[in-house]
Amino acid sequence: MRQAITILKKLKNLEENHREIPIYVISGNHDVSYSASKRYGGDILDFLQDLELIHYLKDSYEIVEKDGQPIALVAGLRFWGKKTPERLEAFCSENKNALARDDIPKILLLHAFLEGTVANYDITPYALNITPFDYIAIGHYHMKWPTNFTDQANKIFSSGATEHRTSAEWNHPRGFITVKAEKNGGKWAINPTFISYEVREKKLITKDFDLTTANEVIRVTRELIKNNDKKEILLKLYLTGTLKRGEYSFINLQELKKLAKHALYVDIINHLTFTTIKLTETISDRDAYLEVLKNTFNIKEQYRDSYLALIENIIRIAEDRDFTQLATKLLDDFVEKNPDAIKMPEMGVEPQKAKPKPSTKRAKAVKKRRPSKKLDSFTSKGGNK
Ligand SMILES: [Mn+2]
Repeated sequence: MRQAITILKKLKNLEENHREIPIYVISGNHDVSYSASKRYGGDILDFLQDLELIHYLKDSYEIVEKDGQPIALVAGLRFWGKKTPERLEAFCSENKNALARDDIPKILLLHAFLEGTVANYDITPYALNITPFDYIAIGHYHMKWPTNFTDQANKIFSSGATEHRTSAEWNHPRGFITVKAEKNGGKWAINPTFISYEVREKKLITKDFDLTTANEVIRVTRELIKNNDKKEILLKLYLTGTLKRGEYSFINLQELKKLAKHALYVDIINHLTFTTIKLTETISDRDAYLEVLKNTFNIKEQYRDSYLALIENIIRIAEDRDFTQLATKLLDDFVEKNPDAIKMPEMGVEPQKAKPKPSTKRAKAVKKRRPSKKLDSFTSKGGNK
């Protein structure tokens, strides 16, 4: 806010001749919260207007004067998103008389996506071209539009964002548009010029390490940061490649970023992958698991043996559990085929009272039971026979 005031004051009181350059402003989607504006009785742009630094247009227009003479009409819409076409149409019909004059050029300020700039647009060039405006300054889109100003019939222009907002914009020029309006055969002819200016340096470095080690990544990244650590630069490093087996280790990106002493911002995107186990057809699940534990996770040498011993114990217990299940199932099958093979314990149940069951159902019931109960059931079955 203080930066804005400093800059706006310069434009208001140009030292040479104390002439005011009036600034007309509309709100974009990031500037104003309407509910907050209502609660507080105004917003940040109202505040700048109260300081007489800007003219804030909210679905309104003003006549710009120079030496007491009208020189232009400037209209501005608030940010309306998808409602832009209907609000613009309403604005034009509400101010029909003012917009009918042609002694001065009529300018519209708009914050909306134009068809042809982004896929999900708010308004079409057609909807703008049918309005009575001679020049339409459109914001929201971050790039200069159109890319060249050769189409004499076009009256819609975007100067783009004042700074690069994302790295996708780094190759696009930043600047502003000056426009000369001249009356030519009853119509206002528009002559815009894009004037680019230098912005903060940005650099995107893509480094493909191929097959590498963590130490190599750290060493090269440190070098890249040190060599590009220019004043105010925005630096983005994109790391790709594959860490060798056994080279998985934590690469502390935050620490690496701290190496930059002059850059405004450093971002490191780590897209390194690491090889896991060597793909061989004969390797067992157990050996593969041990391989990953040993080589992928970089457990310190002195802990490796005890950690692997622990893991091996877990595997052995897991395998034991599988053995128990398999052995129990085989025992079930065996006992069913050979009911006499097992010595049945004595039971206090009268054999005649036990209900006979169909053999398939009985077999299912048997499987669900624990071995001792299963033996009980065989006892009663034996009794029925
Ligand atoms: Mn916007």
